[in-house]
Amino acid sequence: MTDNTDTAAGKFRPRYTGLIERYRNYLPIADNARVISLGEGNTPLIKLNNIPRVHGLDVDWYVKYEGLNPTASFKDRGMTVAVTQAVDEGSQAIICASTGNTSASAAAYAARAGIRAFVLIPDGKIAMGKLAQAMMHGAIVIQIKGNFDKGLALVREVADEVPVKIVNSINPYRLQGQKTIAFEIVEELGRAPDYHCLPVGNAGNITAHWIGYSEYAGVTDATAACTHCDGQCPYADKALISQRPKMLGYQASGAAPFIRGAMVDSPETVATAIRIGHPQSWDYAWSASRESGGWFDEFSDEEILKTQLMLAEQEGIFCEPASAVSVAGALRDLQNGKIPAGSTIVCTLTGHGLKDPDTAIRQSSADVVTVEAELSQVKQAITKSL
Ligand code: AN7
Repeated sequence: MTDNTDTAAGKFRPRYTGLIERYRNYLPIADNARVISLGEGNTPLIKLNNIPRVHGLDVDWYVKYEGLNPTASFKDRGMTVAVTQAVDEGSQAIICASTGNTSASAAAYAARAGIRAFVLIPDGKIAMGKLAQAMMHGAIVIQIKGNFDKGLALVREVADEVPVKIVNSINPYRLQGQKTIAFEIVEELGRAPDYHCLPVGNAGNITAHWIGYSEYAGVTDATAACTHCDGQCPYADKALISQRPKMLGYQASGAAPFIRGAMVDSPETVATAIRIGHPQSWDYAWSASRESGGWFDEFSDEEILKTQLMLAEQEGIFCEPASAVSVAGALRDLQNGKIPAGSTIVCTLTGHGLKDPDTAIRQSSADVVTVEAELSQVKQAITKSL
């Protein structure tokens, strides 16, 4: 764990240089590989104070604020490992299909590495911040007249024909990087939470979380999705925790294949990050859910936006709509007793609210008033709200 000792007392701590260097022994990266990092990981685990109090809930409830990664989503954890490996293998170009965040992250890490990024995005269906990132980092942006699932199918096909490395989460190095979120949580809590709640789209992240918790528990049943385990957890004799969390995966109702029990052909939701109907890590996610004793549930767009606003207004935490699903899920399951009182819960807030300013401004309840640039009018605007 990072030593947070007071520098005024003359103590210093080493510069944080990203999760590959921190978790090298747990990652399948060659010792001499050039590490492509932007200092990802090491995100704050923030305890919710006001939401539990307002709802009268007895709970130890945290959010892991992944919006504070370098490109403002959890994707950076996977991208540092996938791009480091791709470069080490000699790749000159990477490619992904994306609902937005993967494209932003791929673009940034490719820029950092000095290689080319190609990103396929659904025409008109990604948040503006994410598009701006992909463009600014110099990716070749290919908008397709089709959704994410179609984009990923095309990426798989084209990668067979041209020399580009896929960096979607079907690339196992992505999940290896993303598993480190579980490591950080365990190190800070001194244990695993009882419940871990997160949004599910392509289902890579729930799989990665489960691998991380399983490795820190030294358990082998999650290793099917691992690339370097051969069905035997290499950390079995180094177990740090004896209990893993129940994994709770939440989806938007219009894009909820795990609730329907079948793929969804035309997914639709305001939470465009998780507008995915054919999740690639379908089997792994079901395994994580079953092995952990967890469950899946769904939320309407209205509930998702309401929760996003609640987090912003009541806790000062701005996440994107998709991320808010995790908190909506925890709240509902606490209220209906599926999560018992006294539990320790972590929700992954997967992306920053600034990614999607249009949706935020559209639903914000803030009172924006325009007045003359005069003391009396400014004073009046203030006193009427005091
Ligand atoms: C904020 O960027 O799939 O279940 O192409 O951006 O691992 O897919 C984004 C997914 C949750 C779902 N929250 O994670 C993409 C992409 C946010 C996201 C998810 C995404 P997975």
